[in-house]
Amino acid sequence: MKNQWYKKACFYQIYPRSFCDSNGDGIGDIPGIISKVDYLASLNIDAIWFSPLYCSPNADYGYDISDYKNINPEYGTMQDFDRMVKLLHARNIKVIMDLVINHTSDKHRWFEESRKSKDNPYRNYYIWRDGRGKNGKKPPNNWTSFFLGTAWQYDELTGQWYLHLFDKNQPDLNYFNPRVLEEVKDVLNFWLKKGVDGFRCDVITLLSKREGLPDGKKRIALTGREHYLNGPKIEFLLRQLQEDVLSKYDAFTVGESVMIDVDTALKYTSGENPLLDTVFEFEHMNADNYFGIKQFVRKFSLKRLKKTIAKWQDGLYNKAWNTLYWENHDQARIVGRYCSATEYREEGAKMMGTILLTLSGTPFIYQGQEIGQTSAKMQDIEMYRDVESIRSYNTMRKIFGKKGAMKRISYCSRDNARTPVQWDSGANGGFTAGTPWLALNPNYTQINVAQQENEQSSVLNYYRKLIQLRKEHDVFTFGTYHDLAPLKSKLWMYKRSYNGDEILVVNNFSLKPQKVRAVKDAERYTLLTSNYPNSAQTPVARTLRPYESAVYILKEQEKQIDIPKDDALTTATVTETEQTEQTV
Ligand code: TEU
Ligand code: CA
Repeated sequence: MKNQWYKKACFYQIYPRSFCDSNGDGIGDIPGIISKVDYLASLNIDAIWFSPLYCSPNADYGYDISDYKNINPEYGTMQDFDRMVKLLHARNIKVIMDLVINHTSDKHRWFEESRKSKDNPYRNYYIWRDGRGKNGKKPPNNWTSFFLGTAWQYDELTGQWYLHLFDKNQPDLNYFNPRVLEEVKDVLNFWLKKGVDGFRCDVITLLSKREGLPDGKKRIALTGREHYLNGPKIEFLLRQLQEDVLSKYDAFTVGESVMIDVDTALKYTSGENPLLDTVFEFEHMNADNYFGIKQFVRKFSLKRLKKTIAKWQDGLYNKAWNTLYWENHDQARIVGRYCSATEYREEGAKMMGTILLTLSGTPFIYQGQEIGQTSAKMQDIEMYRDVESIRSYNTMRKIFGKKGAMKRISYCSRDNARTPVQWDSGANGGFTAGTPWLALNPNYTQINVAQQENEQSSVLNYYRKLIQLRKEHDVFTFGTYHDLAPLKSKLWMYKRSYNGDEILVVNNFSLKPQKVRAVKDAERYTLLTSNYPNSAQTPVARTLRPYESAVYILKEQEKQIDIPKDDALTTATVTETEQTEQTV
């Protein structure tokens, strides 16, 4: 039986470029991370997912890999990496690498060979096709890229096109060619032999494309996706990786799965030997956009969010395992999206932390989220570094004009998550002694680790407290989920139950006070924690303050340890024991 340490674990994600710079070149690096190991350990986290540390020309900052088996010299050396792993393991913190195997960089040796000629031994490591139309000057099919525009790039040298579901500098690997999977197994073995504990698998459900690469149904975004989303051979490919490599190391895997639904997630993650331990779905991060397209910004809807969370909590319960996240390197900061970044900012940040850590699944905290960092919302496109942001700005400018495009990009850009971690109120927020590769959010003077470290009521210390409570009470992690007020548009109240233990979580998602009725048997519960001083000690009828978020727990004397109803023997045994005790 696979070790399931990840179920009780709390993960942290580091985007190395923006975490901490040790040598003043304005770029975060591994020695910088090493200098923060005590801080990381102080969060009481159990594992760290590192966004790519490998060699990359940075077209997509590491998600375009040019050498899978070497550390990007901007981040340090392999010795630095080995030292970091040793230090983290010594603190019982596991190391999870980012596995980007749907595509490589166009500067990867394999692609440089592949493009040389049609009969090069590496030609079929990638997906090359003749163009259509006069002289083959039109793309081989109508598929469009995640970064907008055609998903094909014409290459003069051999007069063919190659597929790239992301940027043109990220050619898709060809999994019709069995040699590609063998190369990937070799990469996995390399890092597992070095002691890493698992992988976050980048866009893992896109690997298998349909034979013939047929045209897709014309869509507003991602035309052609029906021919590669959860494609024909994906389960076969993942099974091979599991059987030939991952299972031999008991390695943890979380699959980033764009546009996945509950039924498909169960296909990948349920049963005795799942293809993946868990997945990242995107649905709950679309409560402030149309059609799941982040640039089509709309007003946040709590009801949409609650509906999605309930679907995933119930859908995977006792069948598979959820991940829980609000932020990562692709998502703008949650404070300023699902709660205000200007009013009651700290209460909102603590409320979002409470929800993240009181749901069923494995929580992932993204660097800076634990101090309530907010989106920088830069207003000058020249300040942006993210290929997705720059390309979507240029597309949207044609539709909404400069102002309209900038309004949308500044709200949803991935660069909002990638501004450096704000360590203190000194120069560049203590991130670098040089010029940061991406400007800090100017509010680092008010929001930073140093200022919150010793402030008992800070967001940082609230996250620490929530992580500790989650470790102490299994009901947080393993309990059932029941929404107590699904129709309320400003109130999120839910109950979790497990082995006779119960918690109630009450959140006012409004900037205005909200009256709330008493919970049934309110006296049976007592306040465990709240983001306000003097919250009601029991969940009686009361008025919740703006973004007030409280966790109540069943009082000790009220806990009934569930005796399995259908196990007469156990009941009998318990009764016997009780009788024996009574007679003794
Ligand atoms: O992201 C895949 C992905 O779907 C997101 O980039 C998506 O396009 C959007 O940003 C989320 O709403 C993964 C990596 O996380 C991302 O950083 C890479 O750019 C991408 O794959 C290509 O490797
Ligand atoms: Ca550096």
